[in-house]
Formats: sequence, C-alpha cells, structure tokens
Amino acid sequence: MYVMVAGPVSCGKTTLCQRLAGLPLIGCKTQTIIQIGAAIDTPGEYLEGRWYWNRLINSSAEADLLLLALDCGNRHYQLMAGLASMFNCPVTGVITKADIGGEEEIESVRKRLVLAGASPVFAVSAFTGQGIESLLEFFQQEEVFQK
Ligand SMILES: Nc1nc2c(ncn2[C@@H]2O[C@H](COP(=O)(O)OP(=O)(O)OP(=O)(O)O)[C@@H](O)[C@H]2O)c(=O)[nH]1
Ligand SMILES: [Mg+2]
Repeated sequence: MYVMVAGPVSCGKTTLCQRLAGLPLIGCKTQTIIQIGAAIDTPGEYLEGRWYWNRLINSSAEADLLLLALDCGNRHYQLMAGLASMFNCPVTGVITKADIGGEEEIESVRKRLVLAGASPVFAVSAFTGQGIESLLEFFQQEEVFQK
C-alpha cells in the first residue's frame, strides 16, 4: 500500500515523506522517483514540467493515494485546474510548511489545491508535526500507507 507525493520543487515532499516514515529529516534534492518508507517520493520537476507527467502517471499506478503538495511559502505557483483527474487514484491535498504560513497563505494554497481537484486537504508541517497525526489517521481510514 503506497502513497505517492507530487508537488512543485522544494515544496517539502521529501521532508514530509521522512516525517511520515518516522525518519530523521535530512534535506536533499530528489533526483528521481524513490521510495521512502511506504511513500513514493517524486522530484518537483516531474510536476512542473509537463513532459514528465507520463512518469508520474506510470508511478502512480503503484499508489493507492496521491498526495498533491503545495507549500505556504509559494504564493504564485498555479496547479492546473483538474490536474488530479489525470491520476488513476484518489488525490488528497497537503498544504506543506504550515508553520510558516498565516491564515491567508494557507487559504490561498487550499484554494489552488481544491481547484486542482484534491480532496480533502490537510495543512501540515513536517518540522513542527502540525497536522501529521490527522493525515496518518486519514491514511488509516482509507487503509493506505501501512508503515
Ligand atoms: N518551514 C518549513 N520548511 C520545510 C518544511 N519541510 C521542508 N522544509 C524545507 O523546505 C526545503 C525543501 O524541502 P524538501 O523536502 O527537500 O522539498 P522537496 O519538495 O522534496 O523538493 P524537490 O525534491 O526538489 O522537489 C528544505 O530546505 C526543507 O528544510 C516544513 O515543514 N516547514
Ligand atoms: Mg524531494
């Protein structure tokens, strides 16, 4: 049972995967699609560059759930409307780096994730642990991500 994580460059996907797997948070650039615990981590470039989308779609075939991530520090990145519909699995939104976002930033990211078709949407921080428990409970309900 796998959760795949996709989102723009530096939005905090790898750090979130490490947090979900209970691993030390070690920053490093993701160069290709890798497995971290029960998560499939992807490079941000694979979402930002449409010519890579086939790789995301292929890898999502292994996933029971896709987490679409966008961070609070990213004020302008627009996810394509209906983006979630290209994946053959349910798509849940994660507002990452919630520790650096005020209400306005969190709301702005939530709107962009919802427009992309992600539902439900969780606000999380891998650094402080905010929202991580709720996300893990959701995985349990959905019977995905058994560590
Ligand atoms: N404030 C804050 N910063 C974070 C958090 N999670 C990650 N970061 C920082 O954000 C930067 C990028 O984190 P990564 O997890 O490597 O981001 P990524 O989405 O995997 O990036 P790519 O692999 O390049 O696509 C690093 O400097 C992290 O320390 C968080 O919860 N809060
Ligand atoms: Mg990464």
